[in-house]
Amino acid sequence: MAPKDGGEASSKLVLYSYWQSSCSWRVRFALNLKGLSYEYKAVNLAKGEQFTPEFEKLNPLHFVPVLVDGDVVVSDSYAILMYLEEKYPQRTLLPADPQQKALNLQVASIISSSIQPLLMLSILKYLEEKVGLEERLLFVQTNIEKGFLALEKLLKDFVGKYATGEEVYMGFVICRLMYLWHLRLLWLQNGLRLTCPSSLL
Ligand SMILES: N[C@@H](CCC(=O)N[C@@H](CS)C(=O)NCC(=O)O)C(=O)O
Repeated sequence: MAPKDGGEASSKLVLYSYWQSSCSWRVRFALNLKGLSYEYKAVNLAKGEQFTPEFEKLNPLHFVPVLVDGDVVVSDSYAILMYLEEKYPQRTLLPADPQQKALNLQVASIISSSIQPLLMLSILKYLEEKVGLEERLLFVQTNIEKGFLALEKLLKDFVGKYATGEEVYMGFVICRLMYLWHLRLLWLQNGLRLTCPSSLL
């Protein structure tokens, strides 16, 4: 067990991740911010490695990221960030002020549950098969922009040097990574336009 005031992990941390996974980027960002070293295990989603029996034992939902910390296995980036925050409190991911903390959690939750799921490989593939590439892009883009614009309204009274204030906390990290991922997707897929809240830039 690491001491409450922080420090290096006592057991070796292992992160199952994929280089294109925005959810995994969140965890890598948090691990780096907290100065925790970890072993990176690549799960190639494009090759279906998330469906191997070994990986299924770690996460029956077949999603990355998964963090292994000794005997503890945690999947889902949101849960992993909360676990890291509790166990390795150095360089906190959440502000102490209750309103600021709630804001960061709200932003993280909106992105995790209302924006990012639209970009899951399985969803994108399904939509492409059912309605075609063009409709899929339109649907995804429209809904993601709706999410970003709602976030801009939410953040307008809090924005500082970063989207959620003057410090880098969980909400800002997740927002920024989501935006970068989305931008990349649109660039890869025909260079579609993207409107993005200025507070996320
Ligand atoms: N809520 C989960 C979502 C995890 C997730 O969607 N992971 C994606 C990569 S970002 C994935 O593994 N996709 C595989 C698939 O859709 O088959 C989290 O935040 O970790």
